[in-house]
Amino acid sequence: MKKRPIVLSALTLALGLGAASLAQTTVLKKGLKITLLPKNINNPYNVTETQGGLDAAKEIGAVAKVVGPSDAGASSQVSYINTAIAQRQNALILAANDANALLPYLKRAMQSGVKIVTMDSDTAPEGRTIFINQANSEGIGRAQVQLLGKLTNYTGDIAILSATPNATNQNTWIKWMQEELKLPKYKNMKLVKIAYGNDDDQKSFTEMQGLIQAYPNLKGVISPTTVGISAGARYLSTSPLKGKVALTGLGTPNQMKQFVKDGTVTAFQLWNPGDVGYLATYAAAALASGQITGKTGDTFTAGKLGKYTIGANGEVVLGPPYTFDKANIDKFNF
Ligand code: RAM
Repeated sequence: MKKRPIVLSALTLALGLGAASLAQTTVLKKGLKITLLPKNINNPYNVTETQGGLDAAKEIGAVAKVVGPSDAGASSQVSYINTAIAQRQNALILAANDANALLPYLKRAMQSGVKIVTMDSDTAPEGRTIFINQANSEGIGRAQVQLLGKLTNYTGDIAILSATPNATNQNTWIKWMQEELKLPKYKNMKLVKIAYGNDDDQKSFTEMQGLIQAYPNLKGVISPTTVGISAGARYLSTSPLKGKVALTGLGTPNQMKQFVKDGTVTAFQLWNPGDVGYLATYAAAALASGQITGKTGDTFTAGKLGKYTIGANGEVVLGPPYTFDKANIDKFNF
Protein backbone atom coordinates (compact mmCIF):
# COMPACT_ATOMS: atom_id res chain seq x y z
CA MET A 1 0.00 0.00 0.00
CA LYS A 2 1.69 3.13 -1.22
CA LYS A 3 1.05 6.29 0.71
CA ARG A 4 1.81 9.28 -1.39
CA PRO A 5 2.58 12.40 0.61
CA ILE A 6 0.31 14.50 -1.61
CA VAL A 7 -2.71 12.40 -0.57
CA LEU A 8 -1.99 12.78 3.08
CA SER A 9 -1.59 16.51 2.75
CA ALA A 10 -4.95 16.81 0.94
CA LEU A 11 -6.60 14.88 3.73
CA THR A 12 -4.74 16.86 6.37
CA LEU A 13 -6.06 20.04 4.84
CA ALA A 14 -9.54 18.55 4.83
CA LEU A 15 -9.23 17.92 8.53
CA GLY A 16 -8.80 21.63 8.98
CA LEU A 17 -5.10 21.59 9.73
CA GLY A 18 -4.05 23.47 6.65
CA ALA A 19 -4.05 27.15 5.86
CA ALA A 20 -6.81 28.36 3.56
CA SER A 21 -5.77 30.18 0.45
CA LEU A 22 -8.63 32.37 -0.66
CA ALA A 23 -6.67 34.48 -3.11
CA GLN A 24 -9.02 34.13 -6.07
CA THR A 25 -12.36 34.34 -4.28
CA THR A 26 -12.41 38.11 -4.71
CA VAL A 27 -13.30 37.72 -8.37
CA LEU A 28 -16.19 35.35 -7.67
CA LYS A 29 -19.62 36.96 -7.58
CA LYS A 30 -21.24 37.32 -4.17
CA GLY A 31 -24.69 35.94 -3.39
CA LEU A 32 -24.69 33.21 -6.03
CA LYS A 33 -27.60 30.80 -5.61
CA ILE A 34 -26.35 27.22 -5.69
CA THR A 35 -28.32 23.97 -5.30
CA LEU A 36 -26.54 20.74 -4.35
CA LEU A 37 -28.36 17.56 -5.39
CA PRO A 38 -26.63 14.32 -4.24
CA LYS A 39 -27.67 10.79 -5.34
CA ASN A 40 -29.81 10.49 -2.22
CA ILE A 41 -29.82 12.28 1.08
CA ASN A 42 -29.71 9.53 3.69
CA ASN A 43 -26.21 8.27 2.92
CA PRO A 44 -23.41 9.50 5.24
CA TYR A 45 -21.11 9.80 2.22
CA ASN A 46 -23.52 12.23 0.60
CA VAL A 47 -23.96 14.17 3.82
CA THR A 48 -20.18 14.72 4.06
CA GLU A 49 -19.97 15.50 0.35
CA THR A 50 -22.67 18.17 0.39
CA GLN A 51 -21.37 19.62 3.67
CA GLY A 52 -18.13 20.31 1.82
CA GLY A 53 -20.21 22.22 -0.72
CA LEU A 54 -21.93 24.25 2.00
CA ASP A 55 -18.55 25.06 3.56
CA ALA A 56 -17.22 26.33 0.23
CA ALA A 57 -20.41 28.37 -0.32
CA LYS A 58 -19.93 30.03 3.04
CA GLU A 59 -16.35 30.95 2.17
CA ILE A 60 -17.39 32.60 -1.08
CA GLY A 61 -20.58 34.25 0.13
CA ALA A 62 -22.93 32.07 -1.92
CA VAL A 63 -26.41 30.99 -0.84
CA ALA A 64 -26.36 27.20 -1.10
CA LYS A 65 -28.86 24.51 -0.20
CA VAL A 66 -28.94 20.74 -0.30
CA VAL A 67 -31.98 18.92 -1.70
CA GLY A 68 -32.53 15.38 -2.89
CA PRO A 69 -34.51 12.15 -2.83
CA SER A 70 -34.36 9.33 -0.33
CA ASP A 71 -33.69 6.72 -3.03
CA ALA A 72 -30.89 6.75 -5.62
CA GLY A 73 -33.16 6.58 -8.69
CA ALA A 74 -32.83 8.97 -11.64
CA SER A 75 -36.55 9.79 -11.88
CA SER A 76 -36.43 10.85 -8.23
CA GLN A 77 -33.98 13.63 -9.12
CA VAL A 78 -36.09 15.22 -11.88
CA SER A 79 -38.34 17.40 -9.71
CA TYR A 80 -35.28 18.91 -7.98
CA ILE A 81 -33.76 19.88 -11.33
CA ASN A 82 -37.03 21.52 -12.36
CA THR A 83 -37.21 23.38 -9.06
CA ALA A 84 -33.67 24.71 -9.56
CA ILE A 85 -34.81 26.13 -12.92
CA ALA A 86 -37.99 27.65 -11.43
CA GLN A 87 -36.00 29.19 -8.59
CA ARG A 88 -33.46 30.65 -11.02
CA GLN A 89 -30.49 29.10 -9.31
CA ASN A 90 -27.14 30.26 -10.70
CA ALA A 91 -25.77 26.73 -10.50
CA LEU A 92 -26.91 23.18 -9.87
CA ILE A 93 -24.36 20.64 -8.68
CA LEU A 94 -25.52 17.06 -8.89
CA ALA A 95 -24.38 13.47 -8.53
CA ALA A 96 -26.35 11.92 -11.38
CA ASN A 97 -28.26 8.70 -10.81
CA ASP A 98 -28.19 7.90 -14.53
CA ALA A 99 -25.92 8.96 -17.39
CA ASN A 100 -28.72 9.65 -19.90
CA ALA A 101 -32.15 9.77 -18.26
CA LEU A 102 -31.63 13.27 -16.85
CA LEU A 103 -30.30 14.85 -20.05
CA PRO A 104 -33.52 16.55 -21.24
CA TYR A 105 -34.01 18.23 -17.86
CA LEU A 106 -30.38 19.25 -17.51
CA LYS A 107 -30.33 20.68 -21.03
CA ARG A 108 -33.43 22.72 -20.23
CA ALA A 109 -31.72 23.97 -17.07
CA MET A 110 -28.62 25.04 -19.01
CA GLN A 111 -30.79 26.81 -21.61
CA SER A 112 -32.44 28.68 -18.74
CA GLY A 113 -29.06 29.91 -17.53
CA VAL A 114 -28.43 27.42 -14.72
CA LYS A 115 -24.78 26.27 -14.80
CA ILE A 116 -24.57 22.51 -14.37
CA VAL A 117 -21.67 20.79 -12.60
CA THR A 118 -21.75 17.06 -11.90
CA MET A 119 -19.78 15.58 -9.03
CA ASP A 120 -19.19 11.97 -7.98
CA SER A 121 -21.43 10.42 -10.67
CA ASP A 122 -21.47 11.99 -14.13
CA THR A 123 -24.03 12.39 -16.90
CA ALA A 124 -23.15 12.17 -20.55
CA PRO A 125 -20.98 15.29 -21.18
CA GLU A 126 -23.78 17.19 -22.97
CA GLY A 127 -25.74 17.27 -19.71
CA ARG A 128 -23.23 19.41 -17.82
CA THR A 129 -20.30 21.78 -18.27
CA ILE A 130 -17.89 20.37 -15.67
CA PHE A 131 -17.58 16.97 -13.98
CA ILE A 132 -15.76 16.81 -10.65
CA ASN A 133 -14.36 13.29 -10.52
CA GLN A 134 -13.18 12.14 -7.09
CA ALA A 135 -10.22 10.29 -8.57
CA ASN A 136 -9.16 8.87 -11.89
CA SER A 137 -11.85 6.28 -12.81
CA GLU A 138 -9.43 3.79 -14.33
CA GLY A 139 -7.21 4.05 -11.26
CA ILE A 140 -10.11 3.42 -8.88
CA GLY A 141 -11.34 0.36 -10.78
CA ARG A 142 -7.93 -1.25 -11.20
CA ALA A 143 -6.84 -0.51 -7.62
CA GLN A 144 -9.87 -2.31 -6.17
CA VAL A 145 -8.99 -5.51 -8.05
CA GLN A 146 -5.30 -5.17 -7.14
CA LEU A 147 -6.24 -4.90 -3.48
CA LEU A 148 -8.59 -7.88 -3.61
CA GLY A 149 -5.97 -9.92 -5.49
CA LYS A 150 -3.51 -9.37 -2.66
CA LEU A 151 -6.12 -10.21 -0.02
CA THR A 152 -7.20 -13.47 -1.71
CA ASN A 153 -3.79 -14.61 -2.90
CA TYR A 154 -5.10 -14.22 -6.45
CA THR A 155 -7.40 -17.25 -6.30
CA GLY A 156 -11.08 -18.11 -6.09
CA ASP A 157 -14.51 -16.84 -7.08
CA ILE A 158 -15.11 -13.16 -6.55
CA ALA A 159 -18.18 -10.92 -6.77
CA ILE A 160 -18.99 -7.24 -6.94
CA LEU A 161 -21.64 -5.67 -4.73
CA SER A 162 -22.46 -2.39 -6.46
CA ALA A 163 -24.86 0.53 -5.96
CA THR A 164 -27.71 0.97 -8.49
CA PRO A 165 -27.49 -0.72 -11.91
CA ASN A 166 -27.53 2.75 -13.57
CA ALA A 167 -24.93 4.51 -11.40
CA THR A 168 -22.48 6.12 -13.82
CA ASN A 169 -19.59 6.15 -11.36
CA GLN A 170 -19.84 2.52 -10.21
CA ASN A 171 -20.44 1.28 -13.77
CA THR A 172 -17.31 3.05 -14.99
CA TRP A 173 -15.24 1.61 -12.14
CA ILE A 174 -16.64 -1.89 -12.77
CA LYS A 175 -15.65 -1.64 -16.43
CA TRP A 176 -12.06 -0.96 -15.35
CA MET A 177 -12.19 -3.79 -12.78
CA GLN A 178 -13.13 -6.14 -15.60
CA GLU A 179 -10.22 -4.83 -17.68
CA GLU A 180 -7.80 -5.39 -14.79
CA LEU A 181 -9.12 -8.93 -14.29
CA LYS A 182 -8.09 -9.80 -17.86
CA LEU A 183 -4.40 -9.57 -16.88
CA PRO A 184 -2.60 -12.96 -16.55
CA LYS A 185 -1.96 -12.55 -12.82
CA TYR A 186 -5.70 -12.86 -12.18
CA LYS A 187 -6.18 -16.07 -14.20
CA ASN A 188 -7.23 -18.01 -11.09
CA MET A 189 -9.76 -15.37 -10.00
CA LYS A 190 -13.25 -15.61 -11.47
CA LEU A 191 -15.87 -12.87 -11.33
CA VAL A 192 -19.08 -14.85 -10.77
CA LYS A 193 -21.64 -12.14 -10.12
CA ILE A 194 -22.33 -8.39 -10.04
CA ALA A 195 -25.06 -7.73 -7.48
CA TYR A 196 -26.82 -4.42 -6.85
CA GLY A 197 -27.75 -3.14 -3.39
CA ASN A 198 -29.10 0.15 -4.85
CA ASP A 199 -27.22 2.19 -2.23
CA ASP A 200 -29.89 1.02 0.19
CA ASP A 201 -28.50 -0.38 3.42
CA GLN A 202 -30.98 -3.22 3.89
CA LYS A 203 -30.97 -4.30 0.25
CA SER A 204 -27.16 -4.28 0.23
CA PHE A 205 -27.12 -6.44 3.38
CA THR A 206 -29.51 -8.96 1.78
CA GLU A 207 -27.52 -9.01 -1.46
CA MET A 208 -24.32 -9.78 0.47
CA GLN A 209 -26.07 -12.63 2.23
CA GLY A 210 -27.32 -13.87 -1.17
CA LEU A 211 -23.79 -13.86 -2.62
CA ILE A 212 -22.38 -15.85 0.29
CA GLN A 213 -25.17 -18.41 0.07
CA ALA A 214 -25.17 -18.76 -3.72
CA TYR A 215 -21.41 -19.10 -4.25
CA PRO A 216 -19.76 -21.56 -1.83
CA ASN A 217 -16.33 -20.94 -3.37
CA LEU A 218 -16.56 -17.21 -2.96
CA LYS A 219 -13.23 -15.84 -1.72
CA GLY A 220 -13.73 -12.13 -2.11
CA VAL A 221 -16.16 -9.27 -2.71
CA ILE A 222 -15.48 -5.77 -3.99
CA SER A 223 -18.12 -3.25 -3.00
CA PRO A 224 -17.35 0.08 -4.69
CA THR A 225 -19.98 1.93 -2.69
CA THR A 226 -19.83 3.15 0.89
CA VAL A 227 -23.37 1.87 1.48
CA GLY A 228 -22.61 -1.59 0.06
CA ILE A 229 -19.29 -2.16 1.81
CA SER A 230 -20.62 -1.16 5.23
CA ALA A 231 -23.79 -3.27 4.92
CA GLY A 232 -21.73 -6.15 3.51
CA ALA A 233 -19.27 -5.90 6.39
CA ARG A 234 -22.12 -5.89 8.89
CA TYR A 235 -23.40 -9.16 7.41
CA LEU A 236 -19.94 -10.76 7.26
CA SER A 237 -18.98 -9.68 10.78
CA THR A 238 -21.44 -12.13 12.33
CA SER A 239 -21.01 -14.88 9.72
CA PRO A 240 -18.74 -17.95 10.13
CA LEU A 241 -17.05 -16.71 6.95
CA LYS A 242 -15.72 -13.59 8.66
CA GLY A 243 -12.02 -13.40 7.86
CA LYS A 244 -12.42 -16.13 5.19
CA VAL A 245 -14.23 -14.11 2.54
CA ALA A 246 -12.24 -10.95 1.86
CA LEU A 247 -14.31 -7.79 1.52
CA THR A 248 -12.90 -4.58 0.15
CA GLY A 249 -14.09 -1.59 -1.84
CA LEU A 250 -14.86 2.04 -1.15
CA GLY A 251 -15.96 2.97 2.36
CA THR A 252 -15.96 5.86 4.78
CA PRO A 253 -13.55 5.46 7.71
CA ASN A 254 -16.28 6.17 10.27
CA GLN A 255 -18.59 3.47 8.90
CA MET A 256 -15.78 0.94 8.50
CA LYS A 257 -13.73 1.47 11.68
CA GLN A 258 -15.46 -1.21 13.70
CA PHE A 259 -15.15 -3.79 10.91
CA VAL A 260 -11.45 -3.10 10.40
CA LYS A 261 -10.88 -3.47 14.14
CA ASP A 262 -12.87 -6.71 14.46
CA GLY A 263 -11.02 -8.31 11.52
CA THR A 264 -13.94 -8.40 9.04
CA VAL A 265 -12.16 -6.05 6.62
CA THR A 266 -8.39 -5.62 6.16
CA ALA A 267 -8.20 -2.62 3.84
CA PHE A 268 -10.45 -0.41 1.70
CA GLN A 269 -10.17 2.88 -0.15
CA LEU A 270 -11.74 6.29 -0.55
CA TRP A 271 -11.07 9.99 -0.90
CA ASN A 272 -12.51 12.73 1.30
CA PRO A 273 -16.13 13.15 0.10
CA GLY A 274 -16.21 16.63 1.62
CA ASP A 275 -13.49 17.72 -0.78
CA VAL A 276 -15.60 16.54 -3.74
CA GLY A 277 -18.48 18.85 -2.79
CA TYR A 278 -16.09 21.67 -1.87
CA LEU A 279 -14.28 21.52 -5.21
CA ALA A 280 -17.57 21.24 -7.14
CA THR A 281 -18.91 24.36 -5.44
CA TYR A 282 -15.83 26.41 -6.29
CA ALA A 283 -16.05 25.16 -9.90
CA ALA A 284 -19.75 26.08 -10.08
CA ALA A 285 -19.08 29.53 -8.63
CA ALA A 286 -16.22 30.12 -11.09
CA LEU A 287 -18.55 29.17 -13.95
CA ALA A 288 -21.47 31.26 -12.69
CA SER A 289 -19.15 34.24 -12.17
CA GLY A 290 -17.88 34.03 -15.73
CA GLN A 291 -14.38 33.38 -14.46
CA ILE A 292 -14.19 30.20 -16.57
CA THR A 293 -16.31 28.67 -19.33
CA GLY A 294 -15.38 25.08 -18.57
CA LYS A 295 -13.20 24.53 -21.62
CA THR A 296 -10.15 22.28 -21.45
CA GLY A 297 -7.22 24.14 -19.93
CA ASP A 298 -9.32 26.61 -17.92
CA THR A 299 -7.98 27.01 -14.39
CA PHE A 300 -9.63 28.09 -11.16
CA THR A 301 -8.72 28.20 -7.50
CA ALA A 302 -10.72 26.08 -5.08
CA GLY A 303 -10.02 27.69 -1.71
CA LYS A 304 -7.93 25.49 0.58
CA LEU A 305 -7.54 22.80 -2.12
CA GLY A 306 -5.63 25.14 -4.42
CA LYS A 307 -5.55 25.44 -8.18
CA TYR A 308 -7.28 23.03 -10.59
CA THR A 309 -7.28 22.72 -14.37
CA ILE A 310 -10.22 21.55 -16.48
CA GLY A 311 -9.16 18.42 -18.37
CA ALA A 312 -10.58 16.71 -21.45
CA ASN A 313 -14.39 16.52 -21.62
CA GLY A 314 -14.79 19.05 -18.82
CA GLU A 315 -13.39 16.67 -16.22
CA VAL A 316 -11.57 17.82 -13.08
CA VAL A 317 -9.92 15.15 -10.94
CA LEU A 318 -9.73 15.77 -7.18
CA GLY A 319 -6.74 13.52 -6.50
CA PRO A 320 -5.68 9.91 -5.98
CA PRO A 321 -7.66 7.63 -3.63
CA TYR A 322 -6.31 6.68 -0.22
CA THR A 323 -6.05 3.20 1.35
CA PHE A 324 -7.34 2.83 4.89
CA ASP A 325 -6.32 -0.02 7.22
CA LYS A 326 -5.88 -0.77 10.91
CA ALA A 327 -2.72 1.31 11.09
CA ASN A 328 -4.24 4.61 9.92
CA ILE A 329 -8.03 4.46 10.26
CA ASP A 330 -8.17 6.23 13.63
CA LYS A 331 -6.67 9.36 12.11
CA PHE A 332 -9.83 10.06 10.12
CA ASN A 333 -13.22 11.32 11.11
CA PHE A 334 -15.72 11.33 8.23
C1 RAM B 1 -21.66 5.67 -2.30
C2 RAM B 1 -22.24 6.36 -3.50
C3 RAM B 1 -21.26 7.35 -4.10
C4 RAM B 1 -19.89 6.73 -4.29
C5 RAM B 1 -19.41 6.19 -2.98
C6 RAM B 1 -18.05 5.52 -3.10
O1 RAM B 1 -21.71 6.53 -1.21
O2 RAM B 1 -22.57 5.38 -4.45
O3 RAM B 1 -21.76 7.77 -5.35
O4 RAM B 1 -18.97 7.65 -4.80
O5 RAM B 1 -20.34 5.22 -2.50
